[in-house]
Amino acid sequence: MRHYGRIDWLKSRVGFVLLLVLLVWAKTMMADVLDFNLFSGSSIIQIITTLINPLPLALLLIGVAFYFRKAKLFYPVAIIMYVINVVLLQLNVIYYREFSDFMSVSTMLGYDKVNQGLGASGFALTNIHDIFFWADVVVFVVLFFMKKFRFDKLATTKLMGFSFTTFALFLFLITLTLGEIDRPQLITRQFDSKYLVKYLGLDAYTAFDGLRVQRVNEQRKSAKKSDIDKVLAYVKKHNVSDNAKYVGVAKGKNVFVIHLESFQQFVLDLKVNGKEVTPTLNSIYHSKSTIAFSNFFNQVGQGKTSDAETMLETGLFGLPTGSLFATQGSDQTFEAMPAILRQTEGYSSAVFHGNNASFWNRSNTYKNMGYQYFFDASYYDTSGEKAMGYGLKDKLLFYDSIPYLERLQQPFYAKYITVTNHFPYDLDETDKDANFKTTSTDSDVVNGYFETNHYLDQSIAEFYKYLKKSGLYNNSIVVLYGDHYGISNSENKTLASVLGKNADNWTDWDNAQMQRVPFMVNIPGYTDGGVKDTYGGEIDVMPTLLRLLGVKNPSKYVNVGQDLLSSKRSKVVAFRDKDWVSAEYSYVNGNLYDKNGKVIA
Ligand code: GP9
Ligand code: MN
Repeated sequence: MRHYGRIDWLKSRVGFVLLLVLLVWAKTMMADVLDFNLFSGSSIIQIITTLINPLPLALLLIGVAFYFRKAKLFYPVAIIMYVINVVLLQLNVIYYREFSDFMSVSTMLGYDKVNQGLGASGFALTNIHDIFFWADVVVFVVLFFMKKFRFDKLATTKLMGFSFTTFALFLFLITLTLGEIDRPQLITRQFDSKYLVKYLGLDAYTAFDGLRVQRVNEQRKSAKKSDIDKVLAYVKKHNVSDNAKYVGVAKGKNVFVIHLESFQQFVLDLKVNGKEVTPTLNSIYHSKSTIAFSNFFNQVGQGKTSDAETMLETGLFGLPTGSLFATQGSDQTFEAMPAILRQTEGYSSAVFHGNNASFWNRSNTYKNMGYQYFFDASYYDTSGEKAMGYGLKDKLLFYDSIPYLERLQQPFYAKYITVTNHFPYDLDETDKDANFKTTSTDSDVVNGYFETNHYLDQSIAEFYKYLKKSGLYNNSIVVLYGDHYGISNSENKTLASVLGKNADNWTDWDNAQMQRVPFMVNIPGYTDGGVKDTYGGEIDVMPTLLRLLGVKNPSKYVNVGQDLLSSKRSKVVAFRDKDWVSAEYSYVNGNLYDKNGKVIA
């Protein structure tokens, strides 16, 4: 008779598998705390999922051993599965120490160059606590060779394997559901490897990434060299002639691109309780040294911020679903602004952003766009009240980045991605301006939005003050743009009253009009600016900037936008869902509207 006494229990097959699963869990926790720092800044749900997510995949993989009845197969399979888990963990720990991100399958398989460098520096990146990843494996091996390893000859029933698999899938489903509740579209948007690991665990992240790599490879395999001909013909046909008046007006200047998170055009010039929400942005917008646009639309899809960045940096749209950064950013080389400006005009380049480098797969994508430096959250003090939601608060980002900025070689192309004006627009009391009283609508989102708008505006004011004081202002241009809506269509009716409109007459057409975001190029010293009513969108920024910066032969770059300053450009702005807007007509959600928003077909 077998009995499951305290010692014998561990010597049974079930006990052995559970021991291995427990070891995987303990080692993962060690890495989560000491290396990946996964618990800091986590929500309660993230803490719960991080605590349980090593279990489902470990149970699933190591539990496979139960499908092998012979002890000679059962034990090696269990141990191999266990070692695979530990190797995956160790590789990621080493990779993370260098890159602040989890390892992509393409890196593991050697598709990209990263792993070559890593091989050499791998040893240098080991740490004393790594011993604990391997100590038990050594004990197993020693016991085995000393013939002290006790095999349980008694095979478990078939049901055991099945129970482990089912339980593992059940646990996985729990983490998946919690993840989707906490972060909707976690899987489809795949916006952050760190989030995927927090919710689903390292194994699941690797599996999803493996599927992604396979899809990319299949697409690559089926691509023919001649496919590009059609693209080149399209690009050539849509290229519009330059407007000589503007070519080279910003030549040789440093470029600041300031990404105004979730900032919409309707806020410009808006007064709330008698006060301008964004006085600084308003004055830049109306300055004679600014070329600004009043009918400029965001054209993002699911990739949100990363789609806006894709368009601005490459003049190409994002993907129909998901984010180009997340799905293609690791394995493609982009013909992007930082690379082009370095090759043609000798610019250096950097991104300043207060969130983790892994968000939107930025650390990989930026490298492949030719960015030289990426100053992410790890470069700043983000402790305590200094950060919220998506990272370091904007005022601190602008301030704390100065030492890095001042070491950049000029001319530079420097991008600042702000985050404080991000949904849900909660501002700490200490960051609120006592002189600004926001709206009192039923929606906390709408009320909060104007407060974070105002904070964002103040951060720009402070940065401008610095630029002027340091002298950088005189040899720089500042490009400011809003990436996408901040107030979603479902909240727009609440907004109607603030805008002096009637909520009852609000239509899809009004929602489309709300997709306007600011786009302005402030060129200190230039006096021929003004607000243009040209219709255009984010896709048009790259060809516009290339010409303003006087890059030679700008039409040779493959992009699908058109210079906003050319009189020959198309007057239609396309969204990602076949809807479009223009000065005369708009097509939204199956209806054709005239310029006043009346349905005409
Ligand atoms: C965070 C950020 C936000 O790093 O840029 O992205 P979003 O949620 O707006 O796409
Ligand atoms: Mn955004």
